[in-house]
Amino acid sequence: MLVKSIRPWDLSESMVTPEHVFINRRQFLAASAATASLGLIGGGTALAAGDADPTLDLYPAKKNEAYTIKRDLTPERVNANYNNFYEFGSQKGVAAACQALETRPWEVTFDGEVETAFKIGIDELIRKMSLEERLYRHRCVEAWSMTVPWTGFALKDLVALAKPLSSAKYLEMKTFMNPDVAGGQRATWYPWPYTEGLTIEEATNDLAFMVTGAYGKPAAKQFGAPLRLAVPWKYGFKSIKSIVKFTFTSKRPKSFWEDLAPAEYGFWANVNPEVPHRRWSQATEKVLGTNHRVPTVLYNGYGDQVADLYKDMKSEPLFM
Ligand SMILES: Nc1nc2c(c(=O)[nH]1)N[C@H]1C(S)=C(S)[C@@H](COP(=O)(O)O)O[C@H]1N2
Ligand SMILES: [Mo]
Repeated sequence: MLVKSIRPWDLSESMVTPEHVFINRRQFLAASAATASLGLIGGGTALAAGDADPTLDLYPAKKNEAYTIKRDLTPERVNANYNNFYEFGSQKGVAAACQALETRPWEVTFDGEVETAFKIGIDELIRKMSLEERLYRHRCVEAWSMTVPWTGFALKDLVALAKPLSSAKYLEMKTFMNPDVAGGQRATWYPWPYTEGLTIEEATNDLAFMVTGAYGKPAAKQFGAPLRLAVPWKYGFKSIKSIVKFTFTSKRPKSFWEDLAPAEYGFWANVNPEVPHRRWSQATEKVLGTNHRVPTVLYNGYGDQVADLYKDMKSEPLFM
């Protein structure tokens, strides 16, 4: 996002399509589905190339009709080849590099101001939750957007599982740290690991969603497997990928982009077409896939669900 020479809306021509990555993935998922359904793969075992995702049997999940959308879905091929995942590089074509991330075993830590801190394996965690599909808008601060069929569960259910104390006012989330696999993390000027935060009220709003899958199957690595956030009323950078830790805290967390460039990226980052970024307008967005430019809307169209969260915060910089 700090690249100054290229405007984000000029990048689409450079989208690369490493199609082979996805074709191979489909083939091996199909080939190994039988093994998975026999329960031969334990949640704590590393996946070898060719092993199926241990939660494959949960997909496709039932659609939650409360979260549909009037826009066309972004084709999977477009979405899967245009990503922000700075751990694997600052360009949009990081999909191939992301495949190096090993998403099993994957342990998630819950700590801070909770009744009892604990760790849990990702597959055990996912099986405690009830998966559903939701169609969400996704609006990057760089003025492009998509519409994505995410699969996952309500973040508020995860908060309930963690049993925060009343002193917890914020939920801080962190991405894995592994510079051997994620070459971008060798760039020492970034404040790794990627960190994000929400207020407890935001985290327990119905719209806040934990993503485990997309397009009817377990999430591709470039989407932030095995666990990523989707808070569609906020700019995309709030939706942290490949989470390993949830910390409940009384102190407002400082997020990755806020730490890097506080004059440009804030804690709240709610979508608002009338509040420009320091270096570009937020009035419109380029819809990936069609590349049509359409007006951006307040709270990315989710004002009915979330505007109340901010009604007593007029003095806060809510839209950056
Ligand atoms: N860990 C991590 N999470 C991240 C990012 C990142 O670089 N690292 N990029 C963010 C940004 S800027 C956006 S727009 C979305 C992109 O999600 P997508 O690639 O699924 O569209 O992920 C967000 N989550
Ligand atoms: Mo973004």
